[in-house]
This record gives sequence, C-alpha cells and structure tokens, in this order.
Amino acid sequence: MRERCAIFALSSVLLCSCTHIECVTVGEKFDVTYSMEDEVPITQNVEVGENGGQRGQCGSGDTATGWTMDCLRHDACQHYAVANEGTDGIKKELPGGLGPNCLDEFNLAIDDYAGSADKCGS
Ligand SMILES: [Ca+2]
Repeated sequence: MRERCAIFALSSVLLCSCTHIECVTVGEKFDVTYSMEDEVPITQNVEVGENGGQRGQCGSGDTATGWTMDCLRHDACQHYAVANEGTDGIKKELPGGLGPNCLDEFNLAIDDYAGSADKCGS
C-alpha cells in the first residue's frame, strides 16, 4: 500500500490532500468488489493482466499508465457489465467503463490514472 499525502498549513487549520494508490503486479490474484447500477456488491477473484493482458492497468493503449488495485476493480466491473449486458436488468455500459454501472468504480480510480505511472510501472 502506498500513500502520498501533502500537508498544507493554512493559518491554524491543517488541510490534507491525499491520494491512495495501491500497486499490483501482473500475475497476482485479488478479490475485488464492484457493483452494477443496482449497487449490489459483486466480489470476483481476478488476475492482474488477464483478459487481453491489460486488466489492472490504468488507461489503455498509448495513454496506459500504472497497474493498480482501483484500476483492477474498474476493469473487472467493466468486463462484467459488458459480458452481462441485458441480463438481470444490467444496462449497456458506456465506452471506457464510464457508467451507468462502473462510473463509481472509475471515480475511485481517478487518482490512479494520473499518479500511478511513476510508481506502479507502465
Ligand atoms: Ca458500480
């Protein structure tokens, strides 16, 4: 687990702006939990790098950055949503896993997209 925390002193108030980026490595397996639009938790054991080799890597193609837990969760969510679209009321997921099912998982991974390249490989 890696954390970066920038602390700014402002008058007598301490403001803390934190990012949380947890690196993962291709071949490792993790239980990740995500949800479709109904917010019912789905837990799945996924291997970093499976399914086309990029599961867990933030971004894609030329914009791909590091490998992190939050991006692994988002990728697993997107894959599940696409694979199960139309069943159990699961709506069509937008390209890039940007909703309606996986936007919340994307939001958890936003800091990873920006900050993971220098610490979690690429
Ligand atoms: Ca979700």
